[in-house]
Amino acid sequence: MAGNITFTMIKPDAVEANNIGPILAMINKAGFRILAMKYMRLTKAQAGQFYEVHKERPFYGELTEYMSSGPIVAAVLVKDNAVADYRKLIGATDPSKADEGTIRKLFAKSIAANAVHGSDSDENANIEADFFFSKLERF
Ligand code: IDP
Ligand code: MG
Repeated sequence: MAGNITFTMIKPDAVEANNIGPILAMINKAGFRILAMKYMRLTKAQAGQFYEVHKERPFYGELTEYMSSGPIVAAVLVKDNAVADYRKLIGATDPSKADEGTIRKLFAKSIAANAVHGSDSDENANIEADFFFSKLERF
């Protein structure tokens, strides 16, 4: 398996807006291979566990409420330099600051409902991928 992994979620706002297809197309066009993928809904407790690092941030309650408000697509992506290249493809956390042509610029509704998640380091990419997927679910 060539390349590094990153972990992404297509968040409830983008699923609700029927943007799963366009976002996956951008991911594939940018050269990422899909190693694992599932369509599911997180409980508030599971969202809280996933975003545990943000527990002390003022937006933690809003974030976990939002991330459990509807279904998401979770996926592990493979590419050389996956973490940094995917952060570049998705754009800044706040869509009003995201570069033109990025996923968040095109599809995000707000700083909270910002269309997609992307891992911020190789270490967290592995932790996040392991949170969602077993070895049997990776191809
Ligand atoms: P990132 O997703 O670009 O890595 P983080 O700072 O890790 O951004 O924040 C995690 C998620 O928390 C964001 O993607 C967004 O959904 C939400 N978030 C970040 N900052 C705010 C905020 O100021 N208000 C509401 N939600 C926020
Ligand atoms: Mg982050």
